[in-house]
Amino acid sequence: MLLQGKKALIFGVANTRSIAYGISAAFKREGAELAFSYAGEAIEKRVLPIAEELGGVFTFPCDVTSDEQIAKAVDIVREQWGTIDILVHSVAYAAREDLQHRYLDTSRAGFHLAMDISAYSLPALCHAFEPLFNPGASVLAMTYYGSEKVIPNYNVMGVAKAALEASVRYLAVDLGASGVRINAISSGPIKTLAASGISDFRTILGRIEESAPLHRNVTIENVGNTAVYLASDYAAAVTGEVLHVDCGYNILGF
Ligand code: NAD
Ligand code: 0WE
Repeated sequence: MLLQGKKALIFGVANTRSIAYGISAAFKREGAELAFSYAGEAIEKRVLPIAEELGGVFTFPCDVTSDEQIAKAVDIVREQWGTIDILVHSVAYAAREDLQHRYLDTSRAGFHLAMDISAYSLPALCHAFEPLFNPGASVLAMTYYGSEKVIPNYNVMGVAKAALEASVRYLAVDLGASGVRINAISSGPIKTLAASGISDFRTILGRIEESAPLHRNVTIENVGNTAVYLASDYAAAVTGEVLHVDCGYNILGF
């Protein structure tokens, strides 16, 4: 078991289709202890049974737009565990309307919201949990190819993911001083709650089946197993990296 006895804090499980659920299930299989945050009461109801299923040690509220809630989360985790070995950031949000019109039409408020939840929350969580990281700890964030190339309608989320990926590199330098690693997984598209109601989603999935080197889409199990590697000591010399888990789609130049 690759993560035996490691304590993993998971941000971003909404339901059993969530990428964070795939990561959590793989972590549990590898012997990790899990704790889950939830963003509001609606999500709490969904997270509790999942935490139970995966043997979660505890759950705690944490809306990442609130410094106060982040600080309270740190207190809870310090009290329950003292230190942590893994932090998974699997959180993103933009106003639906900003994923429907032209990027050119993004409002200041829409830009701020997407950047706050989807990008700033990563340095915010790293800063808050820094005192709790064990040496050799590993932070993981989730990103998407829309940061590198234009994906229709991904819009302000693409800009937020570009900021998130750059953050991973800057944070790698800061956290590296205490032996802590941070990496991002760039997952291919997966039909999760955050992908529901996206009009062209089936077209995007179909295009990948057609042209990705592996001619299929990725699963949350694929992402979970990559997360196990990055969180494990096998990746002890890997930090600041964006690792594509996309059936090879990103390498295509045609
Ligand atoms: P999901 O809806 O299951 O997860 C998104 C999570 O973000 C939810 O648990 C939600 O509660 C949480 N969240 C939203 N606002 C929050 C806030 N203010 N505070 C705390 N939590 C908040 O969808 P998912 O697809 O599993 O998304 C997880 C991550 O994976 C996101 O970063 C997303 O951008 C990324 N990603 C998704 C895909 C995809 O195609 N599904 C591909 C690549 C990357
Ligand atoms: O990062 C994501 C999901 C991001 C997301 C999705 C929503 C939809 C519902 C953030 N905020 C919201 N807000 C809502 O109200 N992905 C990588 C999945 C995704 O989202 C897209 C995609 C893909 C792929 C949006 C447009 C085009 C492609």
